Order: sequence, then structure tokens, then C-alpha cells
Amino acid sequence: MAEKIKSRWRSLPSWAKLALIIVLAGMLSLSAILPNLPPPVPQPETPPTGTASLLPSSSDNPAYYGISSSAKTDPSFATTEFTDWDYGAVQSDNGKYANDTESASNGGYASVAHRFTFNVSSYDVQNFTIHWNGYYSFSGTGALNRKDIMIKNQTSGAWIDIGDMSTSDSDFTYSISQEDTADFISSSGLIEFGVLLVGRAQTGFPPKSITIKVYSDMAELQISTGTPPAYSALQAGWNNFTAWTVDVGHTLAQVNMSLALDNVNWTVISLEYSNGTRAVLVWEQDTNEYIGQEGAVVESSCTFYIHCMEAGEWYHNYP
Ligand SMILES: [Ca+2]
Ligand SMILES: [Ca+2]
Repeated sequence: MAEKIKSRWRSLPSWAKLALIIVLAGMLSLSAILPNLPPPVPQPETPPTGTASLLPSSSDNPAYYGISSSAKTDPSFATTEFTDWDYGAVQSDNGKYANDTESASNGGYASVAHRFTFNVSSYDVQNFTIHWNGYYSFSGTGALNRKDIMIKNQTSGAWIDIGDMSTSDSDFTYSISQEDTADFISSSGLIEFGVLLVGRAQTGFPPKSITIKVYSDMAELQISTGTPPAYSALQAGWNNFTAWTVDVGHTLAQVNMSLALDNVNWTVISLEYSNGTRAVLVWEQDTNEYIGQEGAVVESSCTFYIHCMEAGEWYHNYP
């Protein structure tokens, strides 16, 4: 019986095979044509790739302020969380500032800091750039000891001075290279930077005093995330996965050419559109030709179902 069907199939002209496949694909679900097509299997989620901009928020990326009457050397004493108003202020560079003040007199010190933490534990961080916008002010009689922008090396625990705040509202960015990135992410997935202002009032009579103030207009962490996988690992049997961006706009005939470049031994390609319709290409073992909907175009939300005779790697290169 099977042999009979096979020989009848062979005797059909290509246009008839094509018509039959299209009709069947249209009328029946694909599993009816191809009984061994498995239900869609969720693929392991790949980490988000591209870029992301993280902003301070109470829930994910908490920020803190600190004021002290001693001479601090880094922003770690900033442990009081920002108010809701402060969080709102530092979301954008718009002249609304999270600001904190400290005063000192007669030889005393004043320190003010803002500390920003960003949780990147759900990202595959390749490298990142910190962005701070703001300024400081100093008034009175005395000396300014520090006006530093600092980042914490989470491996050594040391805060590193990476720049200075200025007295006029200005932008500051600083990038960490890919080779150093791991040192700046804590075991719990935090990247931390901050600003520190330290001054000392002059001694003398009558007593001298100073007032120092930090203004943060915006704080942001820009990250480059993940590298996309280089190829789709195909197993013998059925494989299903979402079409890659590079596949979009190509026809199934071009998909076949791309698979051929990588010597992928496939027998059926089914392309499922978001509305549930499918296009099919079948490799004809007897004639070494494909038949089916070669003109069907891959769309961004398409799912590929590819049946392979053996394992292979598809690099999605299009000649
Ligand atoms: Ca500004
Ligand atoms: Ca602002």
C-alpha cells in the first residue's frame, strides 16, 4: 500500500505535487499532513540582546543620599533611600534635582553624597556606560576637599575616582570596557556609582562656616546586552524556533539556499504565521528538488518548523 502511494506520488508531475501540498496545507492542520509534527515546544528564553537604559527606581534600582559631619572618602555612607520626589527628579535631564545639603563651621567637615545602584542581574551585560547630570555648590569660607564622581569596583571593593562634578549643570559619562565589566558587577548583580562632595570650614575668629550642596539632575545606566547566538542548532527530527530578524523578508526558496550553504539535511520546512496559517516546503528525496510554497515570505513573528534527517547548524547566512 505504502509502495503504491509512493509510486503514484512519483508519477505525479511537480505542479500536481505542489498543488496537492498547498491544498492540504490550506485545508488541514499541518499535523494531519505530517503525523509526526510535534506540538510547539517552548524554546529556552535567550537573554535580551541589544541595549538598555536603566533609571533609578525604588523597586529595581534604588538610589540613596547621605550627609555627614566627617570627611568621607567615598559615597558608601549614602544609605538613606531617595524620596519619591527625588526618584522623579532624576529620571530625566530637566532641571529638577535631587539635592542635599550639609554645613560645617570652625574647622569642621561636611560631606554630601548620592549613591546610585542598578540591578543588572537579569541582563547579560557586555559593557556599560554610566551617565550622571548635575552640579555642586559651595559657599562660605573654607576649602573644598572633594567633588568626585566615583564608581565601585565590586571585585576589590574600592571606589574609583572617575571624574569631577562642576559648578554648572553638566553631563558626565564614563564607559567600562567589556574586559573590565565583570569587576563592576557585584555577586548580587549590582552596578554602583555615586558623587561625593567634601568641604572643610576655615578655623578662626569670628567662626567661619561653609555650606555644600549636591544636585543630581539625572542618573542612568546604559548597558549593551548579550550577543545573539551565531547559529540555530538543529537536531535530527523536528526543530521549531522563532524566525530570526535576518530571516525576515526572505522567501522559503531563499531559506532553502541558506540551509544549503550550511549543508543542512532537511526534509520539510513549515513556516507558521502569527494568524496560524502555514506555508510548506518539502524536499523531494527522489528528485533532489524541493516543492511547495517557495515564494512564501518570512515575517517577523513567524515560527519555523524544520524537519532534519541529521543534526546540523544553520547560520542564517543569505547569499
Ligand atoms: Ca541638567
Ligand atoms: Ca532631573
